[in-house]
Amino acid sequence: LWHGFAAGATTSASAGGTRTLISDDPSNNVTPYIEKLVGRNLHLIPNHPLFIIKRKIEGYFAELGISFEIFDSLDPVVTCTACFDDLNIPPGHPARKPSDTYYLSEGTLLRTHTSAHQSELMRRGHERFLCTGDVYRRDEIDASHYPAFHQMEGVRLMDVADMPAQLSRDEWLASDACARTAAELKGTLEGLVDALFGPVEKRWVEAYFPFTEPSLELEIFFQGDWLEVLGCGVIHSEVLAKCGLEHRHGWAFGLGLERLAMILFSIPDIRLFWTEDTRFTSQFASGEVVKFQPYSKYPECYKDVAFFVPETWEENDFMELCRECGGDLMENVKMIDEFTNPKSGKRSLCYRIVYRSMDRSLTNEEVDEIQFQLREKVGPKLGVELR
Ligand code: FA5
Ligand code: MG
Repeated sequence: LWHGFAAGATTSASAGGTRTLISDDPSNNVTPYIEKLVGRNLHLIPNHPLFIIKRKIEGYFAELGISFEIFDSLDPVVTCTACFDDLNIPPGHPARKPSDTYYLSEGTLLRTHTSAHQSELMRRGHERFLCTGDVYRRDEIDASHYPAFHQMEGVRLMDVADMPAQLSRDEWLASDACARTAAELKGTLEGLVDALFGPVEKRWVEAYFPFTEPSLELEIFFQGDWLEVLGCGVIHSEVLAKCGLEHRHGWAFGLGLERLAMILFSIPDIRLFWTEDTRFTSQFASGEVVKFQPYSKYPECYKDVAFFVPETWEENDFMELCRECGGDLMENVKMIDEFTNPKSGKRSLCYRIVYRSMDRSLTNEEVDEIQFQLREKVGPKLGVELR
């Protein structure tokens, strides 16, 4: 056993898609495609790569000799208060926009990060915990982005005895204790990366989150490029104050579990985590860390689509429509050309859509049909003018 909480924690994996999340509430923008993913709980399916990596990470923390409580079955439907307000994310912040977030109603949404549980857990008195779950974001389409993915949140409040008493925010930020907290956080996460991967090329990048300061992201070199695997920082005084913990300090992180698992298991495309193809799932049956053996890379083909866009254009709306029409058959959607007509002032974009199935060869006819559907819908739905 990796930790004392494993027993009840792995029982509730459901088939997914069993919950009605779509309604005619004017704020509701959940799509059928997303609704089907909610409840899949990949991180709770024994011997799924996300389950294996979750246990390895929990094992690493157990071995540090400080016990972290494990939460992995909290409801992915949360309030705006939990997901944003409690975390110091102000009204009007981009993360709250319906172009980025799946809302059920004005006040409830599919969590966009596991940080949505930080404050409620701290308020309930939890001081050290790991909280894993599925999170949802309207986002771009490529090998490392998927609209549903999994994060593990880690929070550690420091011992009061080691921390200075009441300081102003500026005094705290300039203090030794703040620097020590950040250093401990970095050391802990570097240790995790070493434990998971051994030596890899990695780098810290300064970041910004409204709920931590200072804030950092860690990137690892993978498939020829830097891949961002986590965000973290020293918990913002205001977040703690909102929990009635103004006398405390600590750190927090959010790991992108798919990204870490892609590196650990050599999984080349994030869509694979969702496949039920036994050529994928059977490779992990031992529950051990093994290198994924690609069963075959089926041929790709691409189609371009170009249109004039309205002022209100949101790229994520187009990404969503692509998912709706092509599901997992679209491997990558990328803008390849942009120009503004100097006379009319109209902006034109051209997107290239790469089609490739993870499981089989696609026929020309089915790709043409998807592309046709997309062209039919994009005008009326997004107000663009096809070229
Ligand atoms: C966050 O979500 C913060 N909540 C992390 C955090 C927690 C910071 C606690 C400070 C304290 P970010 O948006 O960078 O941060 O996402 C965290 C990780 O999730 C990313 O580094 C990446 O590994 C993963 N991720 C983000 N978007 C996607 C996506 N569309 N598909 C797959 N993984 C993603
Ligand atoms: Mg980030």
